[in-house]
Amino acid sequence: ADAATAVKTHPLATAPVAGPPTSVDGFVKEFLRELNFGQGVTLAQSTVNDQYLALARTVRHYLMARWLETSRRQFEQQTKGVAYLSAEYLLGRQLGNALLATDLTEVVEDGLRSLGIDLATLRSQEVEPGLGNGGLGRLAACFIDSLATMGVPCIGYGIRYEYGIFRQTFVDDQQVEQPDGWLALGAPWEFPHPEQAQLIGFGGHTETYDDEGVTRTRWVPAWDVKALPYNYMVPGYLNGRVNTLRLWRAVATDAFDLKIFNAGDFEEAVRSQTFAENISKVLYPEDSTPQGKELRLQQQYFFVAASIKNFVYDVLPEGFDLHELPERIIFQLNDTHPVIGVPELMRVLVDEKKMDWDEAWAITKQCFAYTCHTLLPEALEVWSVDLLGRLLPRHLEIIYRINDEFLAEVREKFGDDELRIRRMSIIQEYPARAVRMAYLATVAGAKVNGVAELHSQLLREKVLPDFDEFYPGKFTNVTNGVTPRRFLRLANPALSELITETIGVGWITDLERLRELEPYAEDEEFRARFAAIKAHNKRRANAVLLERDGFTVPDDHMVDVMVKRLHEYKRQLLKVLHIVTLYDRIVSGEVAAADVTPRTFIFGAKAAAGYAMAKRIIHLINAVGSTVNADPRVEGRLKVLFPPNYNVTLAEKVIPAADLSEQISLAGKEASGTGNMKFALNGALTIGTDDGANVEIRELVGDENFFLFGMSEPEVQALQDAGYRPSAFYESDPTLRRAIDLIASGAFSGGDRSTFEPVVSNLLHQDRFMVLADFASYIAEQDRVDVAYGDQEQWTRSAILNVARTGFFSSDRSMVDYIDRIWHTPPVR
Ligand code: GPQ
Repeated sequence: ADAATAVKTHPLATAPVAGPPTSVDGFVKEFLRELNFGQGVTLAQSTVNDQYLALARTVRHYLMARWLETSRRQFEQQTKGVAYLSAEYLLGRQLGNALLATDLTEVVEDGLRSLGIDLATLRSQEVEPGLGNGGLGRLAACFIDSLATMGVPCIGYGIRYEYGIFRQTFVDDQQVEQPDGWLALGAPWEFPHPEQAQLIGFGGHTETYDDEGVTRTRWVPAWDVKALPYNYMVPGYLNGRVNTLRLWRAVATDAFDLKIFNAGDFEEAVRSQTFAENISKVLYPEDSTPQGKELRLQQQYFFVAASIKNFVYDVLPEGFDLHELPERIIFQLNDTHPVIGVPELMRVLVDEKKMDWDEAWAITKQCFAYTCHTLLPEALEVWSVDLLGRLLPRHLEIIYRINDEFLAEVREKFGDDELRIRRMSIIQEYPARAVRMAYLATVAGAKVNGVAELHSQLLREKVLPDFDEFYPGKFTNVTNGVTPRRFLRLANPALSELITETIGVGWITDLERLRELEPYAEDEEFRARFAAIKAHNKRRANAVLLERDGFTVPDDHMVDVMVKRLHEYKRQLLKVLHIVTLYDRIVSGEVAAADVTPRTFIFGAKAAAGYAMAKRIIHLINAVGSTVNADPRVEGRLKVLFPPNYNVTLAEKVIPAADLSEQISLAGKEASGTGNMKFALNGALTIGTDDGANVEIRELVGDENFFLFGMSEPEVQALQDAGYRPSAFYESDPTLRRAIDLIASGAFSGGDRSTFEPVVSNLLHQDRFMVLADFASYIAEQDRVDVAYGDQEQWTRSAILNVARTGFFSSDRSMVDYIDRIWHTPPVR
C-alpha cells in the first residue's frame, strides 16, 4: 500500500513525459530506435512490414502524451460524456489519419526519405481494420473522429473481431469469400489491457434470496468468458486530444479451463478455450439482415456487458453515486445490436448495486438513446424468447417486467385496446415468441433518432407510429455525416490544397465554410484547376486499380460509380439494366458508337455470404462486364470495372475520381446513405432517387445540380397499394424488354439461359424494389446526364457547387445535433 501511495503521489505521477521531438532528426532517431529495439532489425535487414510497424509505433509515441493527458483531464473534470456502443467500427487505415491529426506528415516524409524509404509505400503496407460491414460501421468511425476533433469526451465500445469483413475475390465472375486475417502482420495500433479483463457470464438460472428482509434476485451463470480490452487511440485533428476506442476480445477463463483440465480432459480444455474465443472470432457479414444466430447474441451481450462493467466499475471514480449516472454518461445504441445493454444496466443496478427497481428504471431510461438505421422490416432484430431465456435468463425476466409495466402504462393512456397492446408489446407472439429489440430500445431510450429527415419521418409514421403517439417528443432526427478529415482532406489532397489555397484551412473543422467556394464556380481559372484535379484523381485511381486488379480507366471517360453493399433495395440491377441498354443501343446499330458518351462504370459491392440473390447479381455485373469489355463494337465507349473487395482504402481512391455518383435505391428504403455525401463533397454529381439523405443533398445543391429520377416514397406506396405488376412495365416498354430479353437470352452467359433465369424471373414476377417501375425514368435521366456531361464547363460549375454546398454533411455537424437534441453534454469548446 505504501509503495502504491508513493507512486501515486510522486511529482511525475500524472504528467506524462513529453513525446519525441517533432523535428526531422528527432523523428529519425525515434523511428530507428523502434526499428532496432522494438522490431529487432537493422535498417538494412528491415522489410517494408518492419518499417511500417516501426513507423506506426513511432507515431504512437507522439500521440501518447496527449492520450494520457486527455484521460487524466476527463477523470478530474467528470463532465458528461458519450459511450458509443457499436458492434461495428469500419475504421480504415490508421497511419495517414494519425499523421494528419499530429501534423507530422511532412516531418515523417522527409525523415523517411533521408533513410531511403518512401512514406506512401509504408502507408500501403497497412491492412485496414475492417471491423464493420458498411455504412453503419463506417458511421461509427466518422462519429468518434468528430467527437475527438470537437473535444467531446467519448469512449467507443465494440468488439475486436479477429477476422473482420471477409476479403472478397471473384472466381469465374462469382464472389468467393476469404478470411480477413487483419492481425497477421502485427497490430501496432492496439494496446491490450489484460489487467482490466471483465468476466462475462452466460446461461444458468436465476434464484431469489433474502437480503436482510428484502427479497432479491441473483443470476447464477453456467459459464463465463473473459473480456480483454484492447484500446485504440482516436486522435482529434490538431487539437491535442486523443479519445479512446475500447474493443473487447473473448478468451477462456482460467477457472473454466482448469476445472476440466484437472479432470484430466486436456482435449476438452482446449475445446472450451476455442468455444470462448469464438465469441470475438469473426464479424457477422450480414448487413441489414440479422440472422438470429446464438453466437451473434453472445457477441452482443459480451461486448455490452463488458463495456457497462468497465464504465461502472473502472471508469467511474470509487464511491460514485449511481443516481447521478445520467449526469455523467449517455450510452448511444448504434442500432439494436447493443440493446441488451438496457436489461444489463438494470441487472447491475438492481441485483448488484441493490437499487430499488423503480429508481433503477428511472436512471436507465435517461442513460440510453437509440439510433435506428433502417426501415426494412426484415432488418429489425428480434431474439426468440427461447434463446434469450437459455442464454440470459435474468435479462429475459427483466425484459418481461419492463414490458408488463410499459403495457400497463399504455392501458392507462389508451384503455384496454387489445389490438394496440399486441402491436406495441416488446414481446412478439407470432410467428414465435420473441423480443423486439427496436421496441425495447424505444421504450428504454430517452430519445430515438433516424438518420436522415425522410427516414426519421417514415420511422415515426410507418415503423413506430404507436410509440410516436405514446411518447410525444421522444423521436427526433439527426442526419448522418462523414468526417471531412478522412474523406476530403486525406482522400483528396489535391482538392484539399485548392480549397485551402482559396478559402483557408478553416473548412477542415468547419465544413460549412466550403460555402465560400460558391463564387468560384463562375471563375474560369478556378474551374480549370478543379477539372484538372478531377483528371488527376482519375489517373491516381487508375494507377491503384491497375496495380491491384490490372484494370485501366481511359482518360477521356466519364467515371460513373456505384459503390455500396450489394442489396436488392439499393438496386444495382437498375444500374446493370442501364449498362445493358447502352450496350444494346450500340450493338443493335440504333446509335452510332461515336455518339455515345464514353463511360467507365465502376462497381464495388460485397454480398452477405448467405444472400443468394445478391450473389447472383454480382455474377451478372461481372458477366455483363466481361462481355462489354471484350466487345470491339463498344470499345472506347463503354467499360465496366468491378474491383473485388471494395473497402475504405479503395473508397478513398475511387470516390475522388468519380464524375457521377449512383444513389438509386427505391424511395423509402435507404435510411440515409453516407457514400452519397462523400461523393458530393468530392465534386461528383449525383443521379439519385428522392430517398434517404439524397433528399437533403438535392435541396442543398439545387435541382439544377442533381439528377433526380424515379418515384417518390408516396408514389411507391400508392403503386404498392394499387397492386404492383412488374410484367406490365416489361410488356409496355420496348427498351426495358430488350434489356431484360438480352440478359435472359444468355448473351452474357455464353448462351446459357439458365444462369440468370432466377434474376430475370424475380424481376418479372416479384421485383420487390420496383426496378422495372423506375427503369424508364432512370434511362431518361441518364440520357440527360450524357447531354450535361457534354458541356464540361457547366458540369464543372455544378461539381464545384456540389462541394461548396454540402458542408452540412460533416459528421461534426451530426455531433452538434446529437449534443443539442439527445446527449446534452456540455457545449463544445
Ligand atoms: N445500415 Cl440496419 C447498415 O449499414 N447496416 C445495417 O445493418 C443497417 C443500416 C446503414 C443504412 O442502410 C444506410 O442507409 C445508413 O446511411 C447507414 O446505415 C448509417 O446510418
